Amino acid sequence: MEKKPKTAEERACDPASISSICKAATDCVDLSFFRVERQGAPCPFGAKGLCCRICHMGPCRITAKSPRGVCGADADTIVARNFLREVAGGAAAHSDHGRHLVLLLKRIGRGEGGAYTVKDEQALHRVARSYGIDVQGMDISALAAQVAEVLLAEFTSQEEPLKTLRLSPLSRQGVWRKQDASPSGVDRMVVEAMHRTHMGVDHDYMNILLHAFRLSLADGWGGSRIASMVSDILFGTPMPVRSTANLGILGAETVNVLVHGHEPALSEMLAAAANDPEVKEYAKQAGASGLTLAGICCTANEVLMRHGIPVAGNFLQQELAIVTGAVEMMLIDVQCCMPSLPDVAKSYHTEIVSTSRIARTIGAQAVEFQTDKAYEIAKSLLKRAADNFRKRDPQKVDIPRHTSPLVAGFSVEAIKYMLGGTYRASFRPLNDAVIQGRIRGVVGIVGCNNAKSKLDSYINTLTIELLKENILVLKTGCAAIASAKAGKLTPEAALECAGPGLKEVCEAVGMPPVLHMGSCVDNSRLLEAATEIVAEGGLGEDLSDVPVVGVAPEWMSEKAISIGCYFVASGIDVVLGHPFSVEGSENVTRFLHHEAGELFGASFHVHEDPHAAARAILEIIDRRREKLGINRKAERKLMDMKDRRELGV
Ligand code: NFS
Ligand code: SF4
Repeated sequence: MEKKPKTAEERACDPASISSICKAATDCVDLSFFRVERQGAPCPFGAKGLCCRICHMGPCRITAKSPRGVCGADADTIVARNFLREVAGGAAAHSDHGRHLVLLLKRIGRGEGGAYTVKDEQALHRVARSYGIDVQGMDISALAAQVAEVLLAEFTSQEEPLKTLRLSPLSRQGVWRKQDASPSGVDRMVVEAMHRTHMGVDHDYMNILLHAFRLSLADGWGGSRIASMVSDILFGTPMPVRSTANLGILGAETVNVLVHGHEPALSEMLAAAANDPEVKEYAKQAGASGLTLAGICCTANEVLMRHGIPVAGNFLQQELAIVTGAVEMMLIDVQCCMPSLPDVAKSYHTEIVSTSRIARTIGAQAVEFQTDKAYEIAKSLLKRAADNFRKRDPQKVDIPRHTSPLVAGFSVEAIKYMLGGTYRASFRPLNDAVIQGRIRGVVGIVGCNNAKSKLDSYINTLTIELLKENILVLKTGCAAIASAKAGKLTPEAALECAGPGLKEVCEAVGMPPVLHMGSCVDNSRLLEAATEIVAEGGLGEDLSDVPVVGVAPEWMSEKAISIGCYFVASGIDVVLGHPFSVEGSENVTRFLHHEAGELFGASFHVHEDPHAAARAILEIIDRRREKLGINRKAERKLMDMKDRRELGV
């Protein structure tokens, strides 16, 4: 019997998405929401990691009747190899993004950066000092060039462990040395992963999985960390900024341009060009009242964090944005851009433009982005979008009128200033609040949407459960956008949803109970924040001591797997909303879920129900509090003036 198709309400929870899914059905536009149903139940071999396509004696599938592939590889080897290849894919994506930014910094250092400059000299100095570069008397270009050289060497380091690892707590570095998990450059780590998983090389599942953790560290404490640091140097360190989220930010009368993907270089130029009087005038000439620039996915997060540019939506809303009929142009670069976009756009007037040499999509116009002409290219793209405004068909336009206000921009520096003020910027007030039990712990909720589950539902349910329990929630990626749409990124949200202790702290500081820390490469900022907590004192010596947990509720990408691994290898437990494709091997599953804990002090946990996840997270947090000796059931008293002064307000 055919399964009944899901209703729009069963596919998404925010009203804007529900209304656009309905419109797509009326407009006969195919969406990921519909394709996932046509896919039917996933192949059980693939889902459990039991299909091996690594050599051409196969593909081999493991069953009770054929427990080994043609070469003799068993379930453990096959599942572990597949897993390592996924981590390699994720780490490569993050790190290549980081590399492109470092290469841009290098060009600026050489005077070939075109309109790009070092926007945040303090950030450049901060980074230079953290790598032991003597900044005395150096001019900015020379320093940019030198920092770029040091960072590029991090990617290619052959034998030396990454220098960036030194940004982690000392005791964590000791754990990595002891477990032989300190990575060298990510380039080598990824190549080695491909080599190890070639037919007939590494067959010991534990050895393979250990390399998965090692490689992921070259992402989290290498490629991704470098991407965040260099983005701050080039485009400015994020500071709290107000904005708006959801499809309703599209203007009925404006030329609407969406940036989608991950690399912030071109979108930064678009942000500047959108304010160019010449462009504004051009949009008016085309009959529009102005120009709206907004974002999807992590490019959205990058330009939101630094410019307050509104967010149109997260991963599963990329097609929905086009379905509004009101988007003149969508610019895509790398990662998470669906190949279906040009097909969706065919039903409307939207032009899809791909801007990265390494990421072409059939049906999208390729406009190569060159650094030295970036501003001119940005301007001409916006004008082209304005020309396209004339082709908008009012009959096909239906913009769901839903938006939510938000505050984003919480870099670690921003959190320090917010807590301690300019003169005493520090994490002390946060540590004290955790020690006193006002804040029970800190949870990072990160990652994607997944067409297999209801858009944003798990993320939002879990977030509310944790806020009630006085958990400060840090967010990145599409999970952060989910909270934005749900109105949880405002200081007022603390009054509605936070438990009494968290509410007091948020009110005293004036901060939202959910802090948006950026894009997915900015998960490295979560590690940085956890490291600050350790350094501030009173909450243990290592990341595996602090009451911090990571969660990837609706994850779908290989990047999320790499992130999960580097969190665990850093000593932070990770809860997944659905399992990795490893269940075909009991040994691999046990290693990731239990034995990793013996190596790193943290492991993976799977909870498909958000309420069960919340309970499990609180248990982990309370166990850590217990070990720290701070799990006294503090008598609840309201905060008096003395407490407020201690909080620095
Ligand atoms: Ni992260 Fe950001 Fe979103 Fe998932 Fe994709 S956009 S890098 S991978 S889907 S959170
Ligand atoms: Fe089959 Fe072994 Fe080849 Fe994999 S490597 S496809 S298990 S023969």
